[in-house]
Amino acid sequence: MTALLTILIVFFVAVAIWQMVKIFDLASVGADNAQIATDKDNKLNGYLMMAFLVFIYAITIVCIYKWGDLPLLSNSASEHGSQIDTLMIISLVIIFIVQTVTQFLLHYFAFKYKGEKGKKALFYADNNTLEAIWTIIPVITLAGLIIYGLFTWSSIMNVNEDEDPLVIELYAQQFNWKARYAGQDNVLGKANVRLIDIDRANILGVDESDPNAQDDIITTELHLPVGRPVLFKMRSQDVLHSAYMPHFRAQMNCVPGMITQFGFTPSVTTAEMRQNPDIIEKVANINKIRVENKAEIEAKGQDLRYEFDYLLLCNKICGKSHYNMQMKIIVETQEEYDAWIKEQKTFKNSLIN
Ligand SMILES: [Cu+2]
Repeated sequence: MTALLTILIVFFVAVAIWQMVKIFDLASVGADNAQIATDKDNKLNGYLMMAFLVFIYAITIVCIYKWGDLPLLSNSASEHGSQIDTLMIISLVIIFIVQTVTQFLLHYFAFKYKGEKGKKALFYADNNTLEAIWTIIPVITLAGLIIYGLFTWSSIMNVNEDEDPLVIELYAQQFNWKARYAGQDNVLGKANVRLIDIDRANILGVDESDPNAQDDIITTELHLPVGRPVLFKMRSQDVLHSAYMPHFRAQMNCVPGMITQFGFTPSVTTAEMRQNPDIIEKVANINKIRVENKAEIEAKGQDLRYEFDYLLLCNKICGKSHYNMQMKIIVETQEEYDAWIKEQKTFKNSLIN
């Protein structure tokens, strides 16, 4: 595959150089006119334009037919998720219609007004009505989309503190995630990377003298009770990371030296999502591929069977193991969550003296 791509690139570079040499030839002073396009050339190019139009339409139809059913915009698992999906679908539909029409006009006019001997272009200075139409329509459409987007954004980003959200810190470092629960008091203790003390197992640099920090709980798995608003506070230890939780339609940069935040309410438990027909189909598909590559997977010491789980992924290319920077998210009932959190060690008890 790489060899084929290399050959293609070399081929196209050669074609580009050849074309450039031709342009210099044409532009040079005193050149003969043997290379000026004839009616035949123009006709050919006109038909090629139409052929290209047919090609892009055909490839669009093939893509919709083959991959149109991929559940890209279903299965959102947070309360605000459907708002993002609606915004996305409206944008996609508008772009699709505009693209289909403008591509037709672009290629058809190139075909219709191709060069012909004796044909002269019409001199047409301007038309105020036309210009008003093609300025006002895009302005209204774009302004509408942007204003709608801003309203959606602010309704998602304004976390209602009255709802008593569960406060959790997401801590990013090359190349893993840690979660820090705020504990009984629901207040995160102060933290700073300068306070990291590996000898005492204080890996997140939590301030040991802060009373709020004592009951904090650091975990390597993210458990969330369904239906309870969660407020995430993001920190990064080293470089820019991005906390990306695709099923919850959530993403926020983790920036060294500052705390960023994002809040949402998970609405579908992991167990429920595993029963979703789209997810069942997707999982079956993945498992089919895994069975086909059985030897390879077993050589890596992985389980052959894949089971669906929500994930927190890193969505900033942060280094060589970026692709594998992830943490499992488990959405469960309040009782299951309470039982799990009770099992976890508090920060104070996890320190080595
Ligand atoms: Cu990262």
